[in-house]
Amino acid sequence: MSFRDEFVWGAATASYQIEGAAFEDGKGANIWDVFTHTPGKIADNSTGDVACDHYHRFADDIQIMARLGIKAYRFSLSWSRLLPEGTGRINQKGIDFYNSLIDELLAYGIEPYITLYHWDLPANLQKQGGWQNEKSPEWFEEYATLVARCFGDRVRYFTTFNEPQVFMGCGYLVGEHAPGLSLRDEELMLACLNVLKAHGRAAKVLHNMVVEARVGLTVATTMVIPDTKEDVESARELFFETGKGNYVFMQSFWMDPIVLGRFPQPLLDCYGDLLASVTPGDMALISKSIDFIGLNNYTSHQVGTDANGRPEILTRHRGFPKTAMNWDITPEGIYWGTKFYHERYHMPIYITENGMANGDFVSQDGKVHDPQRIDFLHRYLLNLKRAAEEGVDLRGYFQWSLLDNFEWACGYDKRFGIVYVDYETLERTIKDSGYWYRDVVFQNGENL
Ligand code: PNW
Repeated sequence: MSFRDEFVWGAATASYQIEGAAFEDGKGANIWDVFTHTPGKIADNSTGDVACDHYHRFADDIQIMARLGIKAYRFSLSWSRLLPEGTGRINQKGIDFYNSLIDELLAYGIEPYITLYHWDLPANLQKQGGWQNEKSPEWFEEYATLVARCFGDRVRYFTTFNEPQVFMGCGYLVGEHAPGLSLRDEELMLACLNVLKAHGRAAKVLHNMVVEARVGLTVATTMVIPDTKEDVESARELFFETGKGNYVFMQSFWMDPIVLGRFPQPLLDCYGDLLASVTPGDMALISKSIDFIGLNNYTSHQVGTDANGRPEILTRHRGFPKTAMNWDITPEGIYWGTKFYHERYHMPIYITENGMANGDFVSQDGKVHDPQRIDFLHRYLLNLKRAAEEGVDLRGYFQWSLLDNFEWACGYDKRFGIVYVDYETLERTIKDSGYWYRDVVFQNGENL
């Protein structure tokens, strides 16, 4: 066995990164509209006002997916397009847009995978404290209820949150992402707990309202590669480690309560009082709330063992292969990471993002040649195949990204797409890697 017959080959995007139409058809402002319009926040001073103009060009983009044989499309909903103030008033034009998108996908036999929250909180809710407000789980439940009611007749697959580590870590601690905060440790913990509570409530609503719903949550992973056979335990330990001041970017803080129904002991030891604000009732909703785990993976640590038997992150040699994000290219990480996830949580796993930024441009022949990306995807997929062959319950893989798009604080300089976007004309050009991926999809990875 390599990839199972029903393995889902997809591509992924997110609302703020591609849609544009930021102030059209009744959409309310969100925290990324506010952040990008604040001078100095985005490397190239760009905004998502137009982005890839997917809002108007979604039908063309779906045709491209159909040409590439893509079986599933992971996209996120813009909360403030549906509920301009975040709660209360509904914007019918927002519902109409996503209905058209979903219907068009289904017409081409492409399965929609909806992400409810890919970082674009309605600005009105941020004014009330965003995820720091203890009402935020209720806001998210209201939004999830609307999503289930409007789209649940045609969509079965949902993830509540994309990468809580990154939107809380970069948005509420480091401050490089919207809303640009740098909270104190206790405040950060409480806000993160609101996100977990919101997840629990939304998962319940989706399971109750959608027939055969499959609900997941996607985490950001920096995987771990044991340096030698003797370092496997060190790598595993580092991967799931957490403790005082070291939880927001970690794995077990988020996934242990959701799958195992309890917080990791080191956190109970130092944040017992704060964690007690998660009531047994909250925990009942958070615990066992998902049907699959989504993993986004780009890079990994190399892990050895120090003289005291503790894990240590090893420095890689000068000139180590890197992407245009300056992230190390580490294909074996996806093998070890999915394996460790499987062993700890025993859950179906989807890779919900994987890909690389590269300095792509249109060549004289009018094509976009990106052999680096083909090689990158090839190596990562071979390692994923190895994990599948060793029994990791892998259900699907979503390439990040379908289109070049707005890469958050980096703006448009970083191109992640298998489809090139000319931001002057908005014209799309399928890159060589797009055609290569089509062959992988058609052969279910047998050609890797
Ligand atoms: C993910 N890190 O973000 C997001 O889900 C996407 O929206 C984004 O475009 C993509 O990966 C590429 O960056 C990440 O610092 C942001 O390790 C930062 C990190 C990882 C993922």
